[in-house]
Amino acid sequence: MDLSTTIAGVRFPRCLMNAAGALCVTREELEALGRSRAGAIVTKSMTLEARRGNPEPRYYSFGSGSINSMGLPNLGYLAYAALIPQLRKFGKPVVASVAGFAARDFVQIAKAINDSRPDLIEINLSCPNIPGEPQIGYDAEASERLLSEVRTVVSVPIGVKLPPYFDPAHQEKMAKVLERVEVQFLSLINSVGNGLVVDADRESAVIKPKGGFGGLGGALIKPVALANVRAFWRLFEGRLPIIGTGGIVTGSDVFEHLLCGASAVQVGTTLVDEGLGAFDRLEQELVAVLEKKGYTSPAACRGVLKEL
Ligand code: RRO
Repeated sequence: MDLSTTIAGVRFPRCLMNAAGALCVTREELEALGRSRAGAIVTKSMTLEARRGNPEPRYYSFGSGSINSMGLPNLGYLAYAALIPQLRKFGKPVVASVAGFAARDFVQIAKAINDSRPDLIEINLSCPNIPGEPQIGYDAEASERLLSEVRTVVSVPIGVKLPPYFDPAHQEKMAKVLERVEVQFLSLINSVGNGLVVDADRESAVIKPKGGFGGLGGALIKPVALANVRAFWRLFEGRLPIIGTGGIVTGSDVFEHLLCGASAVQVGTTLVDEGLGAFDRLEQELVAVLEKKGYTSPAACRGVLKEL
């Protein structure tokens, strides 16, 4: 079955890819994604300077999900600007994830990365793990200022990676911002920020940074992810492509994201825990689900969720 999809005019050979942050920091990891069944190569969110990130342990996976406080370990934007043209040889889209500590960082990085010609730029407004730095996506005015500035320096299609929202009023307010600044796709959602996982035996937190607080991912966040995909699908009446992220463990989870309105999905926790073979498995499982349901493509079931 043809699992290809199109987002902001860019064709993806398959609708599954890594989530920013998952196995995508180094050249070796990015090239391995290129050789894998991933439908795109998404980079780790990049900052002005290279960063080692937060102290370890900073990622912990448990039965129903994961918690992380990586703290933006990355090679710095100049390294990714040099790498991106070389990643194009894999024949799949390259998505550059851009982060920063101030609006001017985002603008500087987006401008330079735009010149390296990734297929898409994903602006990360939702890193939950930098001590003292709020998630920009929870401040609609700051998000609008930042995105309007970035817009002026970028020519490739841009999208935003948003944090989860838990109130329709927040989704409506952000949708109006996104409409005004004319972003071309959405990635929903980043990890559910500032959760706390406790090891009762050790009477301890499981990660070191920020007293154990970190972003939750994996199976346990799927309903939150689906709700955000669905809410923004409805707010934009299906006009803005959405990449669904959160809780993709099986092909059926991919199908649920598609039903809610996603055009593609990103895989984080499952990819980190299982390795690149997760793409082969998820692809086979998705095809099996679609065939069983009588759908001939991912697009055929996009957004068709029945509301009772
Ligand atoms: O590096 C991280 O700690 C991190 C980032 Br930038 C992000 O966007 N989401 C996340 O869960 N971790």
